Amino acid sequence: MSIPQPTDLRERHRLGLPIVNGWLSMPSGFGAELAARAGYDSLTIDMQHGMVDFCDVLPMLQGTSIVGTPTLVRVPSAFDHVCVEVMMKVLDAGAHGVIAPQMDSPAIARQIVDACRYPPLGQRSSGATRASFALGSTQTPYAKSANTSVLAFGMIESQAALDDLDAILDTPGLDGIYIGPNDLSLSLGEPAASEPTSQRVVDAIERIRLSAQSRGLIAGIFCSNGEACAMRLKQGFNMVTPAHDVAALMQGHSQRLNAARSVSAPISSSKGY
Ligand code: 3PY
Ligand code: MG
Repeated sequence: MSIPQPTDLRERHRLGLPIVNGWLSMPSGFGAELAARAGYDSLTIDMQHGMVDFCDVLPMLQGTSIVGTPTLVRVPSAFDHVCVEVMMKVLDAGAHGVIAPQMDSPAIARQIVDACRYPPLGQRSSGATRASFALGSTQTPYAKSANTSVLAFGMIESQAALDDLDAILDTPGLDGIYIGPNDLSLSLGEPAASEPTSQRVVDAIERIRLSAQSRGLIAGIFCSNGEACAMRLKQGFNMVTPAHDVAALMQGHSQRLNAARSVSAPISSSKGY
């Protein structure tokens, strides 16, 4: 008999339970619901590299809500500009948290946290249109619980972030980091790779994980498949992503096609010509 496990990500982290986080790059509410039904511990809707805009995010959050899977949104910000307005909007739509790419400085980390917390902890604006009933309850109205429930993640994926790692990770209110191994590899002068083999990148990844976890932060990393996720969990990561839905779909199509075409004999005509 399986033991019920908490769906709240902070609670899972507190209990030392792994978080397997699906990645949604396709703009589909139904697709998001199907991924949730597959049983991921959490999902992330990708507005940075996914084919997803805010108008797609809302039905996707509705799709995952049906199942009750905590859902984060990776916002499309880059470099020194953080999409504060997009973060606040997806949180109002019912996201459980955000992942901001390229958290390259303490100032960016502060902006991420500010967008996720109502005053006095941050600068989030009041008006949680959907989140108030999708994530609130009669016992605990959303605005009351949001400052402790919303998750603020930033991605560590550059040499600049490595240079300022301690100051970035010391940002009060930050819940976790996500490593982007592809961008990190590029930034360190190596070819982009989800499973880097260059020793410099391997060492950087381990340094980031240990530095984050020594502060109690959730340490997450994007991976290329389920086996790589298992390896990262064994290494000690708290949160892993077995690539995105596009890869899963392409793989499924290829398997079916290859199976269907595995018989090479010509089809004989029943009419004999
Ligand atoms: C990276 O590998 O750089 C990522 O951002 C993964 O999504
Ligand atoms: Mg990246």
